[in-house]
Amino acid sequence: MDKKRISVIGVPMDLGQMRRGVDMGPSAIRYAGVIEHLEHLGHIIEDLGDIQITPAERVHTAETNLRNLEAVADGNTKLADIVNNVISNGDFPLILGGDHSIAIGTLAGVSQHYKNLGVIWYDAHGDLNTGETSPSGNIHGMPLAVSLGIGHPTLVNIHGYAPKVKPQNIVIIGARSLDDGECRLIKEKGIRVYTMHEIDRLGMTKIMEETIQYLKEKTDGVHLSLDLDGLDPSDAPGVGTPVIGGLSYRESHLAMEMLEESEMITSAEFVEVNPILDERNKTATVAVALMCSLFGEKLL
Ligand code: HAR
Ligand code: MN
Ligand code: MN
Ligand code: MN
Repeated sequence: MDKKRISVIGVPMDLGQMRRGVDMGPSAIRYAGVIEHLEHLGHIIEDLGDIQITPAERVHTAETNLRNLEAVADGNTKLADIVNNVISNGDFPLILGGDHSIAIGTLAGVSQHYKNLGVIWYDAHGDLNTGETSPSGNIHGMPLAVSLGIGHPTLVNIHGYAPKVKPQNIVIIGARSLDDGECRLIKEKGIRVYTMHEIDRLGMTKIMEETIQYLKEKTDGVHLSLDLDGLDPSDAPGVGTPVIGGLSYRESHLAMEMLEESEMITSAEFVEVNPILDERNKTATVAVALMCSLFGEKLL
């Protein structure tokens, strides 16, 4: 395994949804020992600390159904700048959330470095809503659509270009809660989705083999966006929108190990950890264990 220089960026964002506590996700993941564990694997870690997010009390709402639009855009613009700098320095960006709206900023910072960025979206949800199709107005249900250039211009145009990702370079894994508008977009754009049905039928080994093969042919870098609610709530209870029937701890480890072997991942984020809803920091601990597999931990 090659030793990496990893820059850790915390994003205490909770404005992309309505449950308080997910802003404490980065602290919970640090408390679970992310820095120590990755150092123990031999990597060089630089913890860049947390990005400053406007406190919820001071957010005033613009005239749109996208909740906290301006503050979410502002936080994501800051994140995009930092991620861009990390990659320019030749380092690997590891982003700790925070709600999944932060993928907008991550991808804005990452994708300008690649001609054909691949994205693996490990999630119970598609996060493919727009202001028009969203049942909630919560921006954490929109980041993948935004990155495809579909959605509110304030979000779509962060860092002055769109789209950030092409539909044929995306693989969604673990989907089991999709809204009607999201299903339409998936079909219209031909996005590859492995729902729980395919994972049950084929098994995670086959799913990851296909995913790696599919992306390897056409991408020059791959971002992993891992929403902890992709896992089953019994393994990851500390999330704001749990959906029963998810990926197991073991399946998720296998997925991370196969991605590590593929050597294709060039950036990663772990999002939606909410310690207020958690059981003894279980979900942050799972997140760190999965990161260890992604960064090369082996038993023997
Ligand atoms: N699809 C729903 C919405 O857009 C729920 C989105 C939920 N949450 C996330 N994203 N955690 O993966 O409101
Ligand atoms: Mn260890
Ligand atoms: Mn998500
Ligand atoms: Mn989700």
